Amino acid sequence: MTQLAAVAFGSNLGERRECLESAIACLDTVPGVEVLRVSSFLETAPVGGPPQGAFLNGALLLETTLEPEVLLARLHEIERAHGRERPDPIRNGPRTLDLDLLLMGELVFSSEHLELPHPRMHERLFVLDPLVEIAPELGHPVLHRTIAELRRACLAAESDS
Ligand code: PH2
Ligand code: MG
Ligand code: MG
Repeated sequence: MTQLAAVAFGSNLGERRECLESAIACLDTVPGVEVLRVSSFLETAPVGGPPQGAFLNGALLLETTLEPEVLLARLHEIERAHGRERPDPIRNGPRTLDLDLLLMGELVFSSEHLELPHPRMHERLFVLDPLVEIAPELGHPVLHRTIAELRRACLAAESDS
């Protein structure tokens, strides 16, 4: 079965743009994965973690025949090939590459390694801002809102706080 999946990506260490471009090209060569759309790369202030440099963040849509945990393992391999250290030396610290699986179709899934939808995606403008560029009408299977709606709610929550 082919599934549509959304992935968030970010980098705040080293040659950020080169790293993200290389990672996306790598992902597109993975058997069973086809990258369909890629957002622009947005400069964002770090959220949480220790003081650290600004991120370049973005999001992409892909089509895949891989099972969720297999796709996650491929994402982790690409992270490692781009200098990502695991386990992270500092929690939420600077990283050359972060690839987070956000959604796979309507799938609601939880295991030791993976939770779908990503449990914090709806709280993060650095995820929703790029994602809304490429998939405003994509639905969240637990919150039953589109990405555009989640982004509006997140913006409203931020302006209240
Ligand atoms: N990722 C984090 C924690 N904080 N902040 C920004 N701006 N962008 C990120 O990608 C990011 C973050 C954990 O993965
Ligand atoms: Mg992340
Ligand atoms: Mg991650």
